[in-house]
Amino acid sequence: MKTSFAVSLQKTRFGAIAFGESFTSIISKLKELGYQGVELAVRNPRDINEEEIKEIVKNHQLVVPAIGTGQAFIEECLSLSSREKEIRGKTIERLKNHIDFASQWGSLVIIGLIRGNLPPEGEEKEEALKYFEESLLKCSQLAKEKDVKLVIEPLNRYEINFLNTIKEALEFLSSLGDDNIGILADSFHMNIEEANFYQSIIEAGDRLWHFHIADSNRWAPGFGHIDFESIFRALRDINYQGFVSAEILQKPNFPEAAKQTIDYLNKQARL
Ligand code: LER
Ligand code: MN
Repeated sequence: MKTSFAVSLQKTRFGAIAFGESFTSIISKLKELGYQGVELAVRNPRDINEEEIKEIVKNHQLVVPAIGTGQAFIEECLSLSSREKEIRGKTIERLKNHIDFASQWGSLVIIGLIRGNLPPEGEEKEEALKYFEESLLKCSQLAKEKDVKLVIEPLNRYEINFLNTIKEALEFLSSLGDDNIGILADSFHMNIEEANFYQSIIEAGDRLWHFHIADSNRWAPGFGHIDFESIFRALRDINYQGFVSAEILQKPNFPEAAKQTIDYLNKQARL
């Protein structure tokens, strides 16, 4: 199993992620604990020192499996389904920056919160969904030009009001007909939305390209009540080759949460 830990490159209101004054010390800790990858979340790659980040990651020989983009929605309300053309345009521009950033490592680019919320019903909802499809196809085209792939992350209904389950995301992707886009499953969201962990992962099959791990309370796996046995059995049964990336609250603090997670994942890998 390939392991990774989600780290933010900018201060953010999203709490289930590592962030600190020293990116180097976070990265050194992850390396020391035996992680193979670091997932990087960034509101706008243009606002950070990309060269410095690249150098630090390279010096620690870590893979960057995915780039998180949701902070652009949380902090700036950028959304691919916005009814305002200008906002959709800005969101695509922003994701272009994420795609460029991802291309140096061949990372996946995550389409989670950045898809925005749809109006609750009626014509307006249909229209916003069309906007989302159009914007996403544009992003996918930009991604293809850079050899980058996108992943849709089903999120629970309290965060985003569409594509909440893996099945909905799979159906959406099959109607879109773009094989440059896969699925990112997150155990925290699955715990709220999926009827059956095992079955949902089996249905995702080879379209599952990335996995976020957190327990039911967003703590490290093993510290809540999710049935991880069925999740890992399903990942083995689909011969999942991607990363299992921790996206957890830093409780009681980053080093301990990172250690608890890798210990848990190593134990699972031995089963
Ligand atoms: C992002 O990966 C995620 O899982 C969301 O809960 C962000 O709010
Ligand atoms: Mn997630």
